[in-house]
Amino acid sequence: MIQVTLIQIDNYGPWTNTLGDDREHKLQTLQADLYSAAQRNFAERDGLVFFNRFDEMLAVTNGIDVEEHRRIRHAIVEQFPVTVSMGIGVGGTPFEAQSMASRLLQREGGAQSENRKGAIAFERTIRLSESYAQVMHIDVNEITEMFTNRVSAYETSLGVMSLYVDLMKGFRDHDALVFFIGGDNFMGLTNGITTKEIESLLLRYQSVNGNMSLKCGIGTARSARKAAELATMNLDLIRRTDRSKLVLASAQP
Ligand SMILES: Nc1nc2c(ncn2[C@@H]2O[C@H](COP(=O)(O)OP(=O)(O)OP(=O)(O)O)[C@@H](O)[C@H]2O)c(=O)[nH]1
Ligand SMILES: [Mg+2]
Repeated sequence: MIQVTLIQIDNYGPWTNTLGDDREHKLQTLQADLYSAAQRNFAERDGLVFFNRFDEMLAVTNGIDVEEHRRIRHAIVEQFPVTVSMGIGVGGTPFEAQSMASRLLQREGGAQSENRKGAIAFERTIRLSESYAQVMHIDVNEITEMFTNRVSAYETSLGVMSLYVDLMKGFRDHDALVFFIGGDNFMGLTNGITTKEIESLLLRYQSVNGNMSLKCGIGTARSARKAAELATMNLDLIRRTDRSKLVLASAQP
């Protein structure tokens, strides 16, 4: 089982309009600060937040109960001019868990509701002892030499974002989620998918899109933060020891 929390800014669209037209820089600052606060608060409890689209963030929150979610909401309220609501979903796959989190939050009135303020919607939460997270950390091989130092910044971004969409689509078919985490890096939640299946998905990507080759470390643990640590460790191991390798996973617990 995996637990995913959807964190959504309350009444954001209508509130942004109250700032006038010269608002974009303020919103960008707010979103960056809010992401930073959310990441700090969830990571302290062994969770991991993906910025997703900034007005909505998705976090893996295995073992983080409702009371802890309330504390995090409180910490955010104290610091920001906006409130956030959270939906906590639990599922056998990451896709199911985020789907339930979304459904629960939609039932609270939705993202533009004036009445929803700091809601925490849940049916259940799971203890760390019943939780499982499989995280993959994907990185593009030699992006610096092949792209960053060779073509323009915008063209590099186009390549990375195209890859992002392909990965999202490919892994969606397996009920897994992929997030862009900056640079040439992606992190995926892949509970229930074997290393072989991940390898064949990535191979398929490389064969249709020959200009970016990949490497991928996989980690499994009860908490998201630990699983991510192991995934990054395996990714770095490929980088240091066998750069021809596509996927490296630790032995499953
Ligand atoms: N989010 C995130 N970004 C990273 C990480 N490691 C490196 N980056 C960023 O990704 C970009 C590319 O770095 P690398 O992937 O090391 O460079 P590369 O040229 O692709 O080299 P190799 O991946 O070793 O083939 C840089 O801007 C780094 O700051 C990481 O663990 N997480
Ligand atoms: Mg790289």
